Parts: sequence; structure tokens; C-alpha cells
Amino acid sequence: MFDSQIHDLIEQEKQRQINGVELIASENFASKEVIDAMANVLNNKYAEGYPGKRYYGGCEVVDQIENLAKSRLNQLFGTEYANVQPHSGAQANAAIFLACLQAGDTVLGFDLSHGGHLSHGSAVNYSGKIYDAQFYGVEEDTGVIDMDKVEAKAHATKPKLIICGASAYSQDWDYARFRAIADSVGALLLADISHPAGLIATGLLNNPVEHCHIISTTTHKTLRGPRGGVIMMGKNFDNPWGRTTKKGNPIKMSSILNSGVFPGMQGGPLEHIIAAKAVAFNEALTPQYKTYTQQVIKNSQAMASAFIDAGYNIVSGGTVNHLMLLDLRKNTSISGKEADAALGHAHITVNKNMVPFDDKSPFVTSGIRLGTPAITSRGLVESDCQEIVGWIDAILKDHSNESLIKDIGTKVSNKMSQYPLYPSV
Ligand code: DSN
Repeated sequence: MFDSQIHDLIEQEKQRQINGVELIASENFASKEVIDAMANVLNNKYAEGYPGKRYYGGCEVVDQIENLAKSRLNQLFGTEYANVQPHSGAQANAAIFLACLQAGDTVLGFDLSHGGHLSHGSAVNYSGKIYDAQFYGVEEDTGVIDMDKVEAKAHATKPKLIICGASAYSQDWDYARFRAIADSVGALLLADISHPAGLIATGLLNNPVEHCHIISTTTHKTLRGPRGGVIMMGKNFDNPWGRTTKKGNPIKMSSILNSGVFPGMQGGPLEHIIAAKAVAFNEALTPQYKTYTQQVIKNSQAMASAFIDAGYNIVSGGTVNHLMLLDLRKNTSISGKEADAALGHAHITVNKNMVPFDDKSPFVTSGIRLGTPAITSRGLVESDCQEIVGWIDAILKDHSNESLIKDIGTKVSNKMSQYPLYPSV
């Protein structure tokens, strides 16, 4: 039965995406091939378990798909272990917590209000309710993490798991130092690279693989795949808690993490999404994808420089990755919420975001987060980013001026009509 209501709403969303400048740092435009790999008969298959060890018959084909996704992911990051079943980044992290921790154990993560992630111990998330969550943050004057303070916090709180990774941090991570700190307190180290994964895969940022025991990431941000999550390990090692099989052999971490995902956290894997992950990983192995990630950073840095030249304050002073956090308190009187709404009316999509040491609530905020993965997928380059900053600046300084916003909205749509979203369709 043709569902005209849903069809029309999908069309409306498609037009919104086509006409707008998409600056949400965690969003991207997956290729048509990735989209197609999700919308097919794989949706119909139950496959609880893992390839070769399923709880359902008829898994011969999906076993091959899942194995292909795992081997491509391992090739992309140079890892030895991959689990491609997590439905999201938050569920990947939940499975890791379940596998590695007991209720009440201490975890040390990056403060959500400084740019961290909900699933790294936030009080409103399972991770902060079930575990004893401790946090490190950035310095108020620099906006950068002080590793000596991370070390002191780790020694004071003795976490079982330390997490590095963020949702809104525009500097790179010192994974080697984090590992030295983790070793000094006997903690496991998890890198959640959901945001910069694609930039790490192509060698443009520090690589956590040799330093961190476990790595999690989403697959839909800079990696430009379907919405989902994965877990990896550079090396598969014996579990550190002395757990053994019935025969007395040490249990490998691969088995413990696999059990954390299924049956610990999830039931049946989404094999259509896993197929799309495999397609995206294959794309990420190409030279074209590396060129794309290089352009993402060039665009981000062009945008950051233009904001700084226009007098704005970027938390941490700039960016080395795909995103930046604007602290609107310096030279505007607008809140993050107002900025998000005003820019949205001009078809420029951003998200309001807390800035470190924010005096406004998470629903209002003093900042906006901007990122370049999506506009770079559309084909925009540095000069386009400078033009977009000019539009944003004009709106932030005069956000009640409806005719200005309308005029910029028209310019945005005209510009984006030159960059077809799916040219082959
Ligand atoms: N919601 C994602 C982001 O925007 O960064 C994190 O889960």
C-alpha cells in the first residue's frame, strides 16, 4: 500500500537536506550505495549470535555480509578485532561498560558540559546511574584538556575504565599519555572516536589503535556510513580479570566484548545496516575518501579562521578536526538556542551547544557547534565556508531582522542548488 503521508514527509525532508547548509558536526550524507544497501530484503532476517554461531537457520548469506563488514573495518583501522553489530555508538559503549565493569565501578570520562558524551557517565544516562562516574574537563582559560589534571583525577578516583573522546572538542587526543595514566591506575582505556573516526582512518589525526585497549565509534559521522556503531581492538588480549573457560584457558577480550553486545545488550543484529556499514568501509578505503577527509579539515579550518577574523571566540582557540564550538558570549548577546533558531530560518542548520563553564542551561546554552563533514560531501570548499561564515555572522548580529534572514535563506538555497545531493538520482 502506497503510504502517501510518509512518502510526502520523506520528500519534504529530502528537500530540506538539498536546500540547506548542513553544519551539524555529527551529520553527513551517506552515498546512494550506502543508502541502497540498507533498504532491501536483509531487513527481513533474524541472525542472533555471530557468523558461524547463530541461533537461527538461513544465516549463510548474512554470515558472509557480517564477515565482510568486519574484515573491511579491520583493514580500515589496522585492528585485529571488530564487532559490527551495535545499533549505535551509545549501545556500543553500553556493551563495553557491561562487559568490562560491575555496577558501582568508577569510570573517568570527559565532562558532557565541556564537550563530552552522554554515554560517558552523564548523570541522566544509564552510565551515570549504574556506575560511579567521575570527570575531567578543559581549562577555563585555554579550552584545552590539561593532561596533568587528568592524571591527578585518575589517581584520586582510581577508575576501572578511562574514556577519551568527545562530541564537541576541536583538538586532538594524546592517546599515549592517556594509556600511561590508565596503566598507572590499572584501568582499561576506551577511545570513543565517533566524531573523528574518518579522519583517524585516513591518518589525519592521532591514532588510538596502538594505545587504547578498546575503541568504539559510530559509523554515520565523518565515516559517512549508515547510522550505527562498532567496537574494535587493536590487539585481542586475555581478559585482565582472570576469567577462564571450563577447561581453564583464559577468556579472550573478544569473547567478553561479543557477549557484552549479544546477548548482553542487544538481540538480533540489523544485517541490512551491517551491509551498509560494509559498503561505507569499502568507500573509506579509497583514495577519494582520503581526499574528502583532507577537505573536511581544510574547510573546518577556513571556517574557524573566518570566525576568528570576525571577532568570535572558538573554544580552544581553533580546530584541528572537523568541528568547532563558538562561544557566543564574547561578541554577541544571542543564546545558542536563539542562534540555532535564527540560522535555521535561513536554512543553515547548526545545533545549540553548552560551552565549558556555561552559565546557561543545556536547553538554552551559550554556544553553537558547527562541523564541515556534510557540506564537504556536497562539494563545498574553503571559499564557500568563508561565504557561509559571513551569512552566519550577519544573522547572529541581527537575529530579529526577518528580511535579512529571508534574503540569506534565498542565497543559501540558490547556492546549494548548484551542489546536487545525489547527482545520479
Ligand atoms: N548526538 C551526537 C552528536 O551530535 O555529537 C552524539 O551522540
